[in-house]
Amino acid sequence: MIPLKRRKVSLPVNQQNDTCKFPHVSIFILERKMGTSRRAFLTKLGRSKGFLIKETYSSSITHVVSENNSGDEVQTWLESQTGWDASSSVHSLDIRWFTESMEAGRPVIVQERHILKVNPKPSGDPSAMQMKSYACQRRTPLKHHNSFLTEALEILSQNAEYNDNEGRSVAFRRAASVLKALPCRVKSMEDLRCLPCLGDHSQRVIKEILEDGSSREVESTRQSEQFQAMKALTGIFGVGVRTADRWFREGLRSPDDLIRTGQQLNRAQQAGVQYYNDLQKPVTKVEADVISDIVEKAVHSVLPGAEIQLMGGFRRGKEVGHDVDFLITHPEEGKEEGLMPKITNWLEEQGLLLYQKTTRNSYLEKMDGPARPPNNMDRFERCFSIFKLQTSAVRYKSNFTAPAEDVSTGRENEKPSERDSEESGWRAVRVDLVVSPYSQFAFATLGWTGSKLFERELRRWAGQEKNMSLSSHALYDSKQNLYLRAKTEEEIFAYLGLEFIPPSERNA
Ligand code: 8GT
Ligand code: MN
Repeated sequence: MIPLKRRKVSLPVNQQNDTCKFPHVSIFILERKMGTSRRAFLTKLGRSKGFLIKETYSSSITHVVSENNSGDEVQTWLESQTGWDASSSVHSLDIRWFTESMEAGRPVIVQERHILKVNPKPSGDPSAMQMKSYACQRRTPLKHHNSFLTEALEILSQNAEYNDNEGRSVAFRRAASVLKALPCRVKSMEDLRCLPCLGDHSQRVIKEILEDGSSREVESTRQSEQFQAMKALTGIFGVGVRTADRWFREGLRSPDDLIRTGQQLNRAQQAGVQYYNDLQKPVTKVEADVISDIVEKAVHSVLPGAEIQLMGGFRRGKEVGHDVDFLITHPEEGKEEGLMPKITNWLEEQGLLLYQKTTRNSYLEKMDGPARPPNNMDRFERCFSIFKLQTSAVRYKSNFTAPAEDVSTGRENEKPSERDSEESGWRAVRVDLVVSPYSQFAFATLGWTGSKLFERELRRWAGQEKNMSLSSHALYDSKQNLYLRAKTEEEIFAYLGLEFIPPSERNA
């Protein structure tokens, strides 16, 4: 055996390191503004504690540490390196992360305060604007300049979904989303140069609309019997694409056909058919606000101190929605357990619920952790419901008229076609309630704000670019083998190496 001393000498100093304890964290210390001797000192210190510190920069580096450099300076330096890959997931960190890790004797979790901020580069020429390829890297406002194109692409996306072709559906939706993020109206195919996510098919459709004012494929899809029937049938609460497709193939076209032929319906579908007309009508922001007041009253009656947040489209600034989504939590972890039945009991006693189905929380970090594929459905305690909303309360909230007396007509069980909500004094509104433990609240907030494509892209970004797994419960870092804790949405974006996108710009 070679004596220890000789073996040590024969090891090249820049080649570490079979004694490293944290092989998944590969550190590069930037000499810029730090100087050779301090860098050598820090390298030696880190290695003595079992850290993997590389002499040269390469694509395998996960953590770049620097001192007295701005985020922009480090970014510029990185971009000049041959090993630099724009899509890589390297953390650009202040020396504080390194010193804290030295003290802890292990790589500490990267927190927002460790991350060097990079300012977005000003783009002089808007046509040269670089469009990022993931929707979660872009700002997508509610009002944009290309609805004449995006509506057409979304019809094709919807149709692909009705035909159970998810890949195609997402492709059209991504293409539409890119156009929503453009700063101006598309005038010619030239304007689409350099844009990501526009496949051949989407380009053909866009070209036809630009040249002829409409696309034959889109118009014939829109008019087709299958599209219209699938739209009507999947528009029933409780009916998914599979069921609607089966009914379509049996010759059924509308909710009335289901009633007429006496189809077997589950409880949700029965309510869906019964309140079909009301549920087809968009929910306004004022109606959502009235329901917020009711939910707040219900929740505070059964658990004082609980917090309630409006989620979904209304949180993104939409003026109308197909339902109203709420997230409920309590700052004292554990207090939220078993909350949902208490809320629904309270609402039921007040006669405010036309339908409800509660599913309990089934999330366990240990079981749902890294091994599980990322999944859109979460496992919070959750209630799908249909509220009975008094129209007088809505009028009062809009300050048009004074509150009227409660006008229950006793005609609640009639078919929607025979019922006029103006006359009856109430309408049915879909409401989703979700209860989250406080420690998961930031993840739940992010997951329930939408849009659906934005969420999907966030999860794709996390998995493909960061080797992380994001759900509405947690963010798991596969490289570091740990769950990243967060109290705010901002922290989650920072962990993901993304610029923070406010809810109003998540309308992808
Ligand atoms: P809307 O105006 O049509 O209601 O539009 P929206 O509010 O954006 O859509 P939504 O269908 O009400 O969904 C609201 C958000 O909740 C979306 O981001 C959607 O992805 C998310 N969402 C579900 N179901 C689930 C679920 O089971 N788990 C999680 N985490 N999010 C869900 O719709
Ligand atoms: Mn919604």
